[in-house]
Amino acid sequence: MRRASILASSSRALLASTEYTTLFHSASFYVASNAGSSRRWLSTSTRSKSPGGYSRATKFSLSLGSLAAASVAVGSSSLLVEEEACAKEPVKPDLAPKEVVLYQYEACPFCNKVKAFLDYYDVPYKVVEVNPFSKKEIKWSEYKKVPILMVDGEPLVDSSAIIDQMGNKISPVKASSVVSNDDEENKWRRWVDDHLVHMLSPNIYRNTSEALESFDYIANNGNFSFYEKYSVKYAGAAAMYFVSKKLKKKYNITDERAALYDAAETWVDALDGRDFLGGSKPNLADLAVFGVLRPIRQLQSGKDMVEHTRIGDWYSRMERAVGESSRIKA
Ligand SMILES: N[C@@H](CCC(=O)N[C@@H](CS)C(=O)NCC(=O)O)C(=O)O
Repeated sequence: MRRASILASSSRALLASTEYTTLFHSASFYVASNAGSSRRWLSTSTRSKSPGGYSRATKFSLSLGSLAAASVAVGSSSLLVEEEACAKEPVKPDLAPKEVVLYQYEACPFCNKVKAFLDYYDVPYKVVEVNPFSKKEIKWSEYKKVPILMVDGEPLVDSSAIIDQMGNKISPVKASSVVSNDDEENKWRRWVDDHLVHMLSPNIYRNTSEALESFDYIANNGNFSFYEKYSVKYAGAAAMYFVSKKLKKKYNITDERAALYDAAETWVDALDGRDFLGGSKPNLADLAVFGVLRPIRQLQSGKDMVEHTRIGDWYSRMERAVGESSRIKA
C-alpha cells in the first residue's frame, strides 16, 4: 500500500472511531485541495452540536487535542514535589473505594481533570488506555466517550459529574468540604469547560512543528497498534493543524498564544492574591484548571505560557499540592 493511502486509511479509522468521520473527510479534502480555497469545509461539522454540547470539530479537537496534551508534564512535575511536604488530602480509609479504574485517553483534558482530583485526594486508581479507533476497551459501555470511572463496579461518566459523585463518596458527611455549592468555585469550574479547554488545540497544533510535537506524544503514549502509530503522528498532526485553524475562527481567536496567555492571566486575577482559589488549599476549580493545563505544561505552548504570564507560581503550588500520582502502575 502506498504511503499516502496508509495515512489516509489510518486517519479515517481514527476519525471514524472518534465519531469525526465527517470532519475527516472534510479535513482530508481540504488538505488535498488547497488552503486558499473558500470552500467551507468544516462548516457543517463546526455547527452541529453534539448531545454533550460540543460540536464535532470541537470534540475532535478535544479528543485528539486532548490526546496530544498530556502528561509529558506529569513525569517531570514530580521533580518539584520533593521540595515541600505533600499537601494532599487523603481519604479516610473506611471511605476509600476498593477499586477504581479510569478508562481514558492519556491526554484528554476531561480525563486529566479526573486524574488531578484522584491524585489530590490520593485515591489509588488503575488506568485502561482506550484505543480511539476501536474503543474495544469500552465496548461494554453504552457511553462512548472518556473518561469513564469504574468505582467498585459502578461506571461513572462525564468528568464534572464523576468528580461530584466521587466527592460525595469520599466525604459523605461533610460533602460540602469536597463538593462545594460555592458560586465562585462553580463559576470557574464552568469556565474551564466552556473556555479554557478551547484554548488547547489552537495552541498545541498552531504550526507544523508544534503539531508534530503533540502527535509524537500521542502516538507514543496512546493505545495504538504498531501500524497505527505512524499514521497517527503524521496524518493526525496534518489534520489537526487545519482543524485548529477552523477552531480559532469558531472561538474568535485571532492570536492563539495571546488567548492562552489571556486565559492564564484571567485565572491569576481570579485568585486575587490567594494561594489557591480555594484559599489555603486547592478547591475543585483549582484542580480542574490544573488538570487541563498539566498535559500541555511541557509542550512548547505550556512553556511559553509559564514564561509569559504570572501563572507559574500557582502552577508550581498546585504541583506540590497534588503531588505524586496515585495511579497504580500496571
Ligand atoms: N463532557 C464530557 C466530555 C468528554 C469528551 O468529550 N471526551 C472526549 C475525549 S477528550 C471523547 O471521548 N470524545 C469521543 C471520542 O473520542 O470518540 C466530560 O466532561 O467528560
